[in-house]
Amino acid sequence: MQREDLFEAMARSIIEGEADAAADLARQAIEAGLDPLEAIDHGFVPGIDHVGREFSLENMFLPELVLAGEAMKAAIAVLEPEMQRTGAEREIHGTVVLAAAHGDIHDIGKSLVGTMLSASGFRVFDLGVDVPVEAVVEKVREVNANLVGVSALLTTTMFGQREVIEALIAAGIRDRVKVMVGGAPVTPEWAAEIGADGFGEDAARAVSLARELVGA
Ligand code: B1M
Repeated sequence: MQREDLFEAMARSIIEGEADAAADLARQAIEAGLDPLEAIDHGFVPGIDHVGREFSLENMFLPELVLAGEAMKAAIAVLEPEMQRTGAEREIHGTVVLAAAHGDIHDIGKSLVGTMLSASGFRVFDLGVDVPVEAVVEKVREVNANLVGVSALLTTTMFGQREVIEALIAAGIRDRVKVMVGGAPVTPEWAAEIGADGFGEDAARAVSLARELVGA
């Protein structure tokens, strides 16, 4: 299959919520020697973005959103080991505590950021989704992290990013860690407003920002 046809089929598998097809196409991408992140960005993400747009226009509904999310995860599960393998580096640049903000259960983008960070030489403690602020602070202390990443996909849960920063200040450890925020509704202006150290627009840029923040 030609590259463009493969990308189109990938997007379609997400739009149709076909997890098996999405996983199959991810395997084909690896066999064809495609960069896994390129397959995600040019193949699968356009599909999930289409679903997101149709959902907001009420042309698609929650069950379709769920199926699209599952298909996306199936594709990424196939590509993940390849990302780890191709990005594997020996030197450890830093320790990251990663979480989706309190109230937010979107984990696809956040997990992708975690995979890329770990493939790029960071120790990553991914606390998952809907993470209470206290759990982030506790983990930062426990693993002596030098970077915290908080993802938010909802305009309502973006406030959880600010709460994490406030909790780090209250715990007296804000100066020991850099804070990076990201997620579809997040902007550089928001990051500046809440006192974050940076905003990662996508997984690749999150990695370069993380390196910059820890001086790697
Ligand atoms: Co939801 N959802 N969703 N959803 N969902 C959005 C976010 C939405 C924009 C759809 C829409 O209406 N167009 C909308 C939010 C509206 C708003 O707040 N403005 C929305 C809504 C409304 C909801 C519910 C409220 C729906 C409902 O129940 N009625 C509900 C909320 C649940 C909750 O969190 N409490 C909900 C539920 C779900 C599902 C569970 C069904 C599913 C998630 C499945 C899962 O994650 N396991 C889902 C999905 C799939 C989406 C869309 C379609 C896709 C999200 C995604 O995975 N994108 C999304 C619309 C959209 O974004 N197009 C939507 C692919 C992913 C690779 O990109 O997550 O942006 P993204 O991550 C990128 C960057 O943002 C960045 O790097 C990543 C990789 O490039 N990044 C970071 C992300 N985190 C980062 C952290 C960093 C740095 C970079 O540093 C720490």
